[in-house]
Amino acid sequence: MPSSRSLVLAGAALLALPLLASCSDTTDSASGGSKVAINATDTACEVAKTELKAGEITFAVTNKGGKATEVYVYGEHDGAYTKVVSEVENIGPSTSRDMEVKLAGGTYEIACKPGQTGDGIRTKITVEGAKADEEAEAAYDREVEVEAENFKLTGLENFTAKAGEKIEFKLENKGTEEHELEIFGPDGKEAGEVSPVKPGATGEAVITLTKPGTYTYKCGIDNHADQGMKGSFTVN
Ligand SMILES: [Cu+2]
Repeated sequence: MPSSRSLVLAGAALLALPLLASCSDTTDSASGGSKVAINATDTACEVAKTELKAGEITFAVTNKGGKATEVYVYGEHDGAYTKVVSEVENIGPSTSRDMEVKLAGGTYEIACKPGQTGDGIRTKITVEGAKADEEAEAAYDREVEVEAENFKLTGLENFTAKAGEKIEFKLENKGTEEHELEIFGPDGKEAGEVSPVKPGATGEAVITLTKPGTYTYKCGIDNHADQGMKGSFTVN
């Protein structure tokens, strides 16, 4: 019977519209972002997807437990998942909250904390894509080696660069105390630094020399600069 059939079709079309609308809400294909549901209860922390692609990720947290909860994303630091990458707090029972985070490649732990205390109920997730550090390292134009002794910085005497160059400064500490390398632009503002390096160790930092002019560098620890650990170079 044609008349009842067209009614059924009309009904199906009406049903399909809101479904399509909610679909485009949950996946932001334009930016490549994705949405991942987390169901938190008083005893569980269910992450709908544990293998993700690097980029913008929205965790849609629903608290199905009886206690207020909070959800954290932890990154790895020295072999333990202690580095807070993102968090969302005070999610009451029967409520939902979104947590937006940009994740580089690597492994992370999601922690739900029913009652908002403790280390939480943890789930490991794997994010596929470029690692944050690898991205930065791959981006430099060239490398320059600097040696630190007590109390001398060598390697930059004849160094020059072109404005806009990304340089990896490698600091090898051949002294018996910690040393570092701070670099200041022509405006006197810090352009970047190799953080303190222990004796016998090497540290590095990728620094973009954006403006032409005279850059200065020094070891900022104690009075090391006054003892000779300083100098300058030119960027053209
Ligand atoms: Cu020093």
